[in-house]
Amino acid sequence: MSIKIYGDPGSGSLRRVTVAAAIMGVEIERIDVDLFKGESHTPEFLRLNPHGLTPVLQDGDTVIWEASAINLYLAASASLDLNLLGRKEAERFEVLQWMFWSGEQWRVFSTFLFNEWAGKTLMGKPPTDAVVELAMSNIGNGAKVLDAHLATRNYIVGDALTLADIDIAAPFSQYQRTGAPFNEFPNLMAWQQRLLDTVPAWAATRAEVETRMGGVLNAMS
Ligand SMILES: N[C@@H](CCC(=O)N[C@@H](CS)C(=O)NCC(=O)O)C(=O)O
Repeated sequence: MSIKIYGDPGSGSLRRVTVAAAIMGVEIERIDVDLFKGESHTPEFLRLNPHGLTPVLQDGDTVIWEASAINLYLAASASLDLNLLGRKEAERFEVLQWMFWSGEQWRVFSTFLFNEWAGKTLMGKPPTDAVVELAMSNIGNGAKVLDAHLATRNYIVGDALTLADIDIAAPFSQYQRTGAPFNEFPNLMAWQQRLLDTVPAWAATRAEVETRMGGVLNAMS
């Protein structure tokens, strides 16, 4: 039975899963959920994830939501040990540290910015300045720490790509739309470019996000 992954190809959260699956060689069956049509809020989908959020993994009776948890599940089922969890025991905890940080202190603020952008662009709703300010200030604080961290290293943990890079890089999927101030942080920008240049699946999934978002925006104009 194949592992099903539900999500919208325009989603940076789905991208974290599709890139990890591609790198680990885990076969997945993609099931499109059109977020712009509210398909993650149907009664059927809410039975999978009552939060109405994607991606969701379904593997037989197992249902997992939260992209980071899905990636840990995929890593456990990957036949090859590709070290996406870190190479040494200590690194494994560092990878988890950055993944948890990314969820609580980093990506969430990019989601705020994306929602403000989407509200304005897709529904003509003016952005809420206080939300944008809060998000920009927290992203700036996080980016400053990441930029210093990346001054002397090529990856977030150790000397190779891990799930920490994938989790932290996700906001780059939409930053040119949301206005997140990553351009001000040269080491962060260089790291993101390094991922695009050296991880073919990262570049391929960026192209997928761009095609999908371009289609949504074209359909509206
Ligand atoms: N923390 C969640 C975030 C999931 C999330 O925000 N998903 C967005 C797409 S990127 C979504 O499904 N939004 C649908 C909605 O808000 O209705 C994860 O890492 O999986």
